[in-house]
Amino acid sequence: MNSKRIDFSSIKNVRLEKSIDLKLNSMITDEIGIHRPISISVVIPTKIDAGKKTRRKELETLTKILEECSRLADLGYIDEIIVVDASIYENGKPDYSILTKVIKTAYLHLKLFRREVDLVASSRAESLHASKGFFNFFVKVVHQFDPLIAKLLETKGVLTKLNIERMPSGKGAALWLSVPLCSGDIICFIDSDIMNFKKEMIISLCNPLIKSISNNSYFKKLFSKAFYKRLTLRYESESKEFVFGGRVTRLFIKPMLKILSSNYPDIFREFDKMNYPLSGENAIFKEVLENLYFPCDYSIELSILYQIIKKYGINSIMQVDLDLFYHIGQSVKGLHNMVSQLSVYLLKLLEENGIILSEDSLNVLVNEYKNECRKWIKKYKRLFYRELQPLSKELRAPIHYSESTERERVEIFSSIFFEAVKSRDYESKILPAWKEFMNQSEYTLLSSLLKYRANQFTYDRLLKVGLVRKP
Ligand SMILES: Nc1nc2c(ncn2[C@@H]2O[C@H](COP(=O)(O)OP(=O)(O)O)[C@@H](O)[C@H]2O)c(=O)[nH]1
Ligand SMILES: [Mg+2]
Repeated sequence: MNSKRIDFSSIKNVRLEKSIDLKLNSMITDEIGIHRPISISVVIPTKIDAGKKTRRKELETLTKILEECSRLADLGYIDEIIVVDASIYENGKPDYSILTKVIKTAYLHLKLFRREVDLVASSRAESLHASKGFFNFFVKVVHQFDPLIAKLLETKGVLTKLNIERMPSGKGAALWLSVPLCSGDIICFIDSDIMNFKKEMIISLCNPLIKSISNNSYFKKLFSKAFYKRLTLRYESESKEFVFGGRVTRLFIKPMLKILSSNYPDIFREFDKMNYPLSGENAIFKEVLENLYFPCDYSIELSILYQIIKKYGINSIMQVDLDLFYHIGQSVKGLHNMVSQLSVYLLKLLEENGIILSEDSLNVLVNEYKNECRKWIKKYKRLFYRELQPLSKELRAPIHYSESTERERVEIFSSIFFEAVKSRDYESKILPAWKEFMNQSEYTLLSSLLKYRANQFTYDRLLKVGLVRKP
């Protein structure tokens, strides 16, 4: 029997050239029997709504991420970048301007993409080809609420089968949609708001998976997941100010999972071994992902983790230390929504496993959670003053921390959790695993059609900014 241990790796140990070589020399035999080098798709979910206070900063951050990715693309480490955007205008209509900017940035920085675009621009026949979606661009942009994607899903019976009328909103839904769009054997997800993004982050996430293919003696890793310390750019403030980030992870999900795994080990065992259960930066084999279901909302990260642990065991996971993250914060309301969505997910898991919390057991659980938080708050306080506060000088910005605010936050989080259980309003939609609700040929067809649409939409953005002309 394998021991239930979990492995760790770190961005600090990444060696660029060696990693590139390893990736370029790693071969797989794909489902149609062709022996070929492994490929990696990078997926960046994003939502930068019009009118959002941090819009400029978020766009600037996404641009920097693309610039960083460009070196990896030119070196052959990544084979595709897909940006799935859900930005909307104040009237709720899809806003395509973010994706137009993405295309411009990619053209400026990604040599490979520039050559593709120039080729399309130089020939009427290529342009005609691309206008139909037949040119496979290295960078593809997709809007979650593109009416033609919805139409495609409707025509192919997906919406009817799922009993929904349109493409659902939410981060989980965006990731679900990205699966059939990807051509890579490995999919690497990267949030779009990491201000200090480095290309090594992608390498350190994908490497454990690549190694497990190329080296038989290495214990097979199917999923790698980031952890870090987060400094969060304050959403509400005009000036540059940070707070000790990861608030939902530190003050809700970690202590809650600790309590749940000691009370219900059969369901939550191993969860408390995860350093950052909510991180959105991870890498996974596409074929694994095709067999997982996806909640539409922010519970997606927990859900993937839960399914991987259940199906393959904790040994299949590599936790990757990405050190320190500077990212753009959510509004307090956003944090509360997230806690509510996560609470609903945890309760669903309990119910699925036959556990219905009575009012008494709920009270006990919430009290245990609050007690647990007291310990964590003390620990975080030490960590903050030891490791984060000193960074203020280098950042030339204040980093705020208040123990009493942390305590208040725990009170609010516990009442959100309490309310979620009491109301039993579990209306969050779960999207099924692609390979479970479609047969292979239906799925292959839908996947090709979605790829055409993504390429066509990308071409439309290129037209819009004048990088190509109508045939
Ligand atoms: N496409 C898409 N992306 C989303 C959606 N919600 C959030 N995102 C993106 O997912 C990433 C993580 O979301 P964020 O709100 O920053 O969560 P946090 O970092 O965990 O607090 C960011 O890059 C968001 O722009 C959504 O509904 N659709
Ligand atoms: Mg974020």
